[in-house]
Amino acid sequence: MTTLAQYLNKHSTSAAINDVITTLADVGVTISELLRKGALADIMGEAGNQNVQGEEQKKLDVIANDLLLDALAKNAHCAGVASEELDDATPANNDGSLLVLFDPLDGSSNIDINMAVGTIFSILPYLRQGHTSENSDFLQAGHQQLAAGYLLYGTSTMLALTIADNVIMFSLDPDTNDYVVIEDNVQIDADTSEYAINSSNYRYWHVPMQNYIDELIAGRTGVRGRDFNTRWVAAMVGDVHRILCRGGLFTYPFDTKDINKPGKLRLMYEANPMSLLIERAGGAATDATTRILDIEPNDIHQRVPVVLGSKNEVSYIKNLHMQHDQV
Ligand code: AFP
Repeated sequence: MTTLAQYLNKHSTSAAINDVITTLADVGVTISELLRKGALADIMGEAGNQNVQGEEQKKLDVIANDLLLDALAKNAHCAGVASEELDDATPANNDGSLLVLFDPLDGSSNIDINMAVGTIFSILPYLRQGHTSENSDFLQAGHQQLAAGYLLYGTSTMLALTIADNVIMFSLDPDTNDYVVIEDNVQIDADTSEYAINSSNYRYWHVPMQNYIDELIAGRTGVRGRDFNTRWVAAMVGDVHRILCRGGLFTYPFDTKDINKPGKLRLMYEANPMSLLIERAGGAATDATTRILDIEPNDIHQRVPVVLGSKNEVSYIKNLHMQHDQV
């Protein structure tokens, strides 16, 4: 039974990264305990204000955000923090070597219905040690990430993490509050017959995505020659976890629903960390045609279409888009 601390000490060469991951995991224990109490902990419902995204904040969005912010501000290795819930990045310790980005509570619309939610995090290098960090310091492509992962508050609390070439899965033991390794080299099958998409947006998608979903629905009666199944957790962290466990395809594609939003998901603290995990587990992640991790960001709240999961299915979608664009 290897704990998170033992795993990091054995496999990670960076004391700074180890320390920040430990801080994030410790806050995860607190958030997990609050969620276990649910309505009894007065965490349900709206906080009564909107975040920078213009979204109604849930009470636990604010609680989780503040817990993470307070803990990271005390971590000497953290030079700054960028959160989905805050307009601008928050400077921390100028001599720190790391920047931390997070979605403190992904899937918060699930809280009040007792469904899975999570915390997604991304760790980037801080390149201006000694100076006060600013938004622009965070604008690094996803392939620059030093580590990434998520906490999934589901039927059990789990931590998925990548610090090197592999993806490790931990489960939280509520009796000891230790995260214990349950899989140290997660791999995703190249093919799948399971997909996740919010199909109510069908009329807003680009034609190639409409054609792709039409083919999956046609199943064995159509060009794909086999039936597909669908799932939708409405929390990216839950859909990505399922893919890491049994393969699959997840997409929140480009849509014309809101001309100011090319996609719903945020590049810096949703798409990038999840794409790093998926690629290191042998999958692929694009915006339909371009590798997510190669996208050069221009804003910490930038949104991006996302197609990720089993690599042959991601490639199939890319080919459909390329063929359509050549017509
Ligand atoms: P919330 O955190 O506002 O619930 O949004 C979650 C999310 O960003 C992502 O985790 C889900 O995959 C996606 O939105 C669900 O979006 P829809 O509610 O449009 O299905």
